[in-house]
Amino acid sequence: MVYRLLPFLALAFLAVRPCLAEDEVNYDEAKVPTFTLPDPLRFEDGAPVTNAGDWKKRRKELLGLFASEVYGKTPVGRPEAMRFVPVKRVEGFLGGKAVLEEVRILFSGKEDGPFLDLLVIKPAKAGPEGVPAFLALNFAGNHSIHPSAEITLSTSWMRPNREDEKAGLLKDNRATELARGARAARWPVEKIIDSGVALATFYYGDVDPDFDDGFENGIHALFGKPGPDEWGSIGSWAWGASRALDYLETDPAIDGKRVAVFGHSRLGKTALWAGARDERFAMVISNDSGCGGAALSRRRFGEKVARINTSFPHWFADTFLKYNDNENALPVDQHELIALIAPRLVYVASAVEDEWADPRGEFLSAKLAGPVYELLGKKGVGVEEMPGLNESVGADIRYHIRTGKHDVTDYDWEQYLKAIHSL
Ligand code: GTR
Repeated sequence: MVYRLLPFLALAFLAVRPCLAEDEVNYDEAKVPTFTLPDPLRFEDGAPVTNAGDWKKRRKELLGLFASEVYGKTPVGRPEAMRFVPVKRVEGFLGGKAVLEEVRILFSGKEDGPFLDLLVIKPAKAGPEGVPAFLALNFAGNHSIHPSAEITLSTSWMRPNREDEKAGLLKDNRATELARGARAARWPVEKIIDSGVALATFYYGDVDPDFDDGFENGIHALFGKPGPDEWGSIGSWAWGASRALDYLETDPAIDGKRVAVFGHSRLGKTALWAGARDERFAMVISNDSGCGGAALSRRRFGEKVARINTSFPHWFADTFLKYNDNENALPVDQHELIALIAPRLVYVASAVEDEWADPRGEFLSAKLAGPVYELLGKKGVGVEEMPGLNESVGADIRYHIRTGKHDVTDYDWEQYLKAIHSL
């Protein structure tokens, strides 16, 4: 009798054992492996970081590691021949509350070279020092954030999206007129303007189309094919955000010292890397950025390094492949990416139904960047445990987990508005 039961006992044992096959997705907190995180306040040689001067050096060390091992090294600064071409100015936008401008940033200065189209919507009234601004990367073209026919329809290549294709918003990888305002629910333009803040945005695919083409197109047409430790697409998009900031700094209606870089999901990863590299960003917002963004890689919860490198081989440097199912070998983890933003304001946001992005891992990163902020006289999230739903915590590092799914909601924007007004 016992012998007959044995196969079933073995099956039952297999079902409850705590380890997972390499390719399984873990959503169980009890199965998160134990791990030791690298300490942002210790140099690679083990020496402690005890003051702001030390941190400056450690910051360089960490930036170098994130560049060579994760996102890839990025060309420094702006191309010499880069120029800004004003395309459009509409006074009296939003019933007179706002001014709309479009500017083409020609990266090589040449009209037939790679470019980025920046849309800037700003309050009609601005004081002498200018207004703060969100610089936001968008997924579907500038025309997707608001239904106005004043916004130029993007003619750039768009990533295939079955729902958009079915609804006629996309045809042959190009946006159609129907795509105007298609993502407006994620962009409370009037609320932003009413609160005295400008919104600048660009389509991420202008800088580098989001597909694995062996880095032939976008900005790579200008800089050449990257080596294994050089920028992937996230690095390129982040570099594009810095070029957009170059322009915003020239606009007297905008206070270039109060620009917050914002992104959702893969663009949240991008915002973090942009803010880590470019200290001109006064604030950084990571909305549901997940793996390779705010979430700790070593937790292997939801999306893992191996999975993201397989689904999106072009996002990171090739050197990041070494860490597929080998996260403990990473010389860094994502709390150190957030620490690189210190002492500037950083906002990490999660959504409770967005388990793929590991909300707890995002919270822990925000919390564990705290000691670096404290060393610089700033304050972290101010709590030991994850806050309740829809409760924003923290000072210079802020965090919330809201109800709902992977998305950008009014609740998220309300918090970002409060944060930008505290600058
Ligand atoms: C998913 C990816 C995530 C996140 C998301 C997005 O497919 O696994 O890391 O970046 O896409 O950007 O929408």
